[in-house]
Amino acid sequence: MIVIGEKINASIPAVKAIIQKRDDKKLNELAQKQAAAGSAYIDVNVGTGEGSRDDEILAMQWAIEIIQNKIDTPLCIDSADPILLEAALEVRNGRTSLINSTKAEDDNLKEIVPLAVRHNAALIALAMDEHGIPKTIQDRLTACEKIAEACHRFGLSLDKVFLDPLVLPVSTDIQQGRVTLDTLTEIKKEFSTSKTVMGLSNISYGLPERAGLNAAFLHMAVSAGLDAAIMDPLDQQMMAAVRTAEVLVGKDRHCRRYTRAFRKR
Ligand code: THG
Repeated sequence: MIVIGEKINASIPAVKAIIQKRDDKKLNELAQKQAAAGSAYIDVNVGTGEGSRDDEILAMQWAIEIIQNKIDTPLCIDSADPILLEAALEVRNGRTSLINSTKAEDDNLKEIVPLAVRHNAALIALAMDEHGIPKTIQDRLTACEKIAEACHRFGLSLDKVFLDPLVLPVSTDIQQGRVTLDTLTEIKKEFSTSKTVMGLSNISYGLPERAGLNAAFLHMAVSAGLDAAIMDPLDQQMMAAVRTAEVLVGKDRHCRRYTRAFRKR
């Protein structure tokens, strides 16, 4: 399981303040802690919803430079803006990167898929289109088909693409857990060479005992073929769920990671 650390995200008020103050030390602490906890990638999202596009580009370039000066962990660059993504990848200068994200919309695909090819980056693609997140499994698969077609057209191999079936809160629509899991299952059938990713914690939005729900959902998703998760790597319960899920679906040879994680405790 590929863990993508979610904690550098401007939607978290304390992180927004770090970005606005350009607090190098606190940003590095967030990056280093997540790397040490076992993140394969660190997500970087500086979108505050305020300020101009140029402000956001400068904030992203600052964050990337500060982090990559201290650690070699690959970065997951989280923005919907192709111009910002390009500016970020220039700072990365060939270091391993994951673009987060594109979606099934023609203009977006024709910007971002070639960008991934040019910078030799992997790409997260959301199972949504210009109208938003489809409610049904079939419509999410149709979005994935359009994405796969664009990847083929622009020469991005599907094994560099992480399809995201998308997670909506069960508190607002009780069918959404099932829709995400079934979409994941169908993606693995139809696009067997692609990888899958999702942001887990949305599932529990608006409910008590979120960590328990998130961990249960992680187990179900790994069983359905989830390859990567955007999650909190500093949350012991979530990292324990990664270890237990992998061991139970045969993705942890000789139970090695499981044993190492729990023997220490
Ligand atoms: N798919 C893709 N990218 C994504 C998402 C997705 N990027 C953004 C988001 N969804 C995933 N990232 C976050 C980051 C932070 C939080 C939730 C999702 C968050 N963090 C709080 C904190 O750290 O303080 C609370 C954590 C908690 O309660 O568990 O809320 O779906 N491709």
